Amino acid sequence: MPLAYVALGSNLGDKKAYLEEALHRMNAHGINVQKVSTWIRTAPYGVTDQPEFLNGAAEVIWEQDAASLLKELLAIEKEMGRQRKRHWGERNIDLDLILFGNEVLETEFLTLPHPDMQNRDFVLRPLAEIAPQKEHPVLKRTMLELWHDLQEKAK
Ligand code: PH2
Ligand code: MG
Ligand code: MG
Repeated sequence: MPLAYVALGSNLGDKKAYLEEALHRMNAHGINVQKVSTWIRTAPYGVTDQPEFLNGAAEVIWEQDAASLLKELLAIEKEMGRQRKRHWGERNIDLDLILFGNEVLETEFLTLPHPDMQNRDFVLRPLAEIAPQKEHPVLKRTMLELWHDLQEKAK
């Protein structure tokens, strides 16, 4: 099976404990966590009037398809009592499927690769740490290159 990448985020309560609980639950759901990045504190992106985030990424192996992996991630968010207050707003846990091997797809529920990943430092920095040479299947740039590109744009 291909390697998949999941972005983790939390900006409510004990953020680190929520991220680590999510990793345990992923393993318990059969999502085999292979690698985990450092947790990084990041300023809120998009909706900026909310608390600072703790973010990171995990490399995982999942034996079924991408849609079923997304379903499992959403089930874990629900188990962990996630409340959806507002779009892009505060949450105790957010598990986003960023890449699933080299799959490129767009359905009502899931777009792969994640359509905004190249613009998000809090996604690219952890991916550049755990999968620097992984290539974006559409942009044909590695995670390390995409992260550097974004830093150049920010100047
Ligand atoms: N998630 C969002 C919106 N903004 N900002 C940061 N820093 N980290 C996130 O995980 C994040 C965000 C929507 O899911
Ligand atoms: Mg998100
Ligand atoms: Mg999400």
